[in-house]
Amino acid sequence: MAGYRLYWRPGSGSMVVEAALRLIGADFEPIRIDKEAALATPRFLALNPAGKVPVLELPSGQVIAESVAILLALDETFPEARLLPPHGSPARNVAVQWLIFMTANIYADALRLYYPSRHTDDAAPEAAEAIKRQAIIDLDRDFAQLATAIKGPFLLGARMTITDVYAAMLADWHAPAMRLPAIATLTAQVLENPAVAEAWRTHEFGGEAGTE
Ligand SMILES: N[C@@H](CCC(=O)N[C@@H](CS)C(=O)NCC(=O)O)C(=O)O
Repeated sequence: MAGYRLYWRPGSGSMVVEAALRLIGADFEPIRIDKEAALATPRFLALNPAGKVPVLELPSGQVIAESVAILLALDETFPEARLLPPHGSPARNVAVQWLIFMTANIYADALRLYYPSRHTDDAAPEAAEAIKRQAIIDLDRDFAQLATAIKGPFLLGARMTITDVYAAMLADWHAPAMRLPAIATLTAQVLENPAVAEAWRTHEFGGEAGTE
């Protein structure tokens, strides 16, 4: 294998990984998964037992899942691409803090919104509706917390990091987040970057898509 292999789906969290690979200028083979059922095949589950994208196969053959783990691994390999601030810098701690906040909270809130039936054993439609209502409340709260940390236009100020691309991706899944001026400005600025804009387009972001 020449380079990386990215398993991806339109509208999904693999967008930020494609953006990172493009920002780095890494050679990668995109492997598009259109049918959700393909995530549950033995072949895919051998790559990621969670049955989720993104999954990145490294040139070494190692396979990594979990969006933030993938981004940290790419940053370790290509520090000169400055996906994140340099090791040991206070700015890096902030960028990593908010990456983890987003994956643990905002991404998880979005998954409750998009897959509510996975979060209750009650088959009644009202149960799923209640999960969705709470997910929206949590999304609004968590985006508001993120917004307070944004120096502007990017999280850390003038320089974009992959944390900003992650934030823009999540905001595309929850339109009300764009009512927060700091989030709207950050997203607009992130999309000025041609590498990010390309990943955004390939992943069919900016429309109705949502996570699925
Ligand atoms: N914590 C994981 C979440 C990955 C995830 O939930 N991916 C979604 C797409 S955004 C997925 O593959 N869903 C398919 C499914 O759960 O069936 C990450 O950060 O990579």
